[in-house]
Amino acid sequence: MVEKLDDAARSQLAATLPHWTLDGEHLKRTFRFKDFSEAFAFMTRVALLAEQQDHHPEWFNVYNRVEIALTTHDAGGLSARDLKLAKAIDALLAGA
Ligand code: H2B
Repeated sequence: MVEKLDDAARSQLAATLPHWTLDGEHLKRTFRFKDFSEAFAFMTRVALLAEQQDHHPEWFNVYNRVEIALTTHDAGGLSARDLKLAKAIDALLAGA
């Protein structure tokens, strides 16, 4: 059983994941790309990460914009799994 993050871990999120916003039990980030093709290529890479981690995003795409919201359904809120996936998603873009 995966545990929800405690208050101490939540309070460190802004420092460890500065591009992400805490919204209730979701960790959110919006990405913008040159066009749909670039956005969908990114989504494909995130999908592969999600399968590797067995942890899947809630997301929304319009043309070049991808909105990602991470939460852990099995925990009923944010867990370390969300932080791990958020960091891996950030790493996809590092150096891009
Ligand atoms: N993704 C997310 N975001 N939360 C979960 O609790 C979750 C998941 N659970 N992906 C996984 C799959 C679970 O359903 C499977 C059976 O491991």
